[in-house]
Amino acid sequence: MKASHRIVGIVGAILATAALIVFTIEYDWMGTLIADDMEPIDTVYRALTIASIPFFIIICAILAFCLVEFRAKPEDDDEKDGAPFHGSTKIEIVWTIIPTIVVMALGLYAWTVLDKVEAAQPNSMTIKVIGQQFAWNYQYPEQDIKTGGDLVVPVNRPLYFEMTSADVIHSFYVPSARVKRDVADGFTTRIRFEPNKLGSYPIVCTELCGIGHATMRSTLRVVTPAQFTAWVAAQKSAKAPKPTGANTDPQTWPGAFKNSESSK
Ligand SMILES: [Cu+2]
Repeated sequence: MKASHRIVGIVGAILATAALIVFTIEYDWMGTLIADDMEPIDTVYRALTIASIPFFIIICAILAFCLVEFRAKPEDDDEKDGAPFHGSTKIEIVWTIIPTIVVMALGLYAWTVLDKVEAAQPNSMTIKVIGQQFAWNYQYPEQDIKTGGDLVVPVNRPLYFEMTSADVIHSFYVPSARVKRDVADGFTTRIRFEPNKLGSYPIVCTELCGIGHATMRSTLRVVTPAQFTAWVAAQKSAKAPKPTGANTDPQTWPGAFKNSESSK
C-alpha cells in the first residue's frame, strides 16, 4: 500500500469517527428529558457512544483494507489457496485484554449510575402498570383508581411503578424518562423516576407482542398537583375511561404482583 493511500485512509477514518460521534451525540434520539435526576443516564449513553464509535471505525477500516489489499488479482489462479499461516498470539492477547478492560470499566460505570438513579425515594407514589394485548392499564392504589386512559401524574413527585402482564411479554418504555423494562405474566418488575417538566410524553411497548404491537401506546401526562387532584376526582365519576381487555383486574391473576413491595 502506498504511503499516500495510507495517509488518506487514516485521515478519512479520523474524520468519520469525529462526524459519527458528533451526529450521535447531537441528535435527539429520545426527546426532552423530563426527570432531572436521570441526566446521568444520558451521560452514560454519551460515554458508551464515544467509546464504541472508534472501535466500529477501526473494524470497518481493517475490513475495507483487507478487501482491497488481499483481493484476488485477475492473473491469480482461481483454485489457489491463500498462504498458510498460524494465528498471532500477540494480537490475540491485545484484542482480548483491551476490550475486556473497556467493557468492565463501562459496565462498572453504568452500574453505579443505575444504582443511584433507581434508589428508593421517600414519599413516592405507587402506580401499578398492567400490559396486555394491546393496551396499558394503570392502577393507583393510593387514590383507588383504575384506568385504561392516560397515565396522569403530578409533577415533582417520585413515582414508583410495579408492573406485570396479563398475557405475553411486553416492555414498558417511557423515552423521555429514559426508562424501559419488560413486563411478564407472573412477575413484578419495577422502575422509578420523578418527572420535573409539565407536558405530554409518549409511552410505547418495545417488545413485539402480537399483531397489534405497533398500536400499544399510551401517553404520560405530567400535570400540576391541583390538576392531578381534579383528574382524580374526575376518574371517580362514571364517565372516566375504564380499563380495557378481557380481565383487567390483576389481583385475580395467579402470580400477578407477587413479591410486590406495596402489597406486603
Ligand atoms: Cu407490546
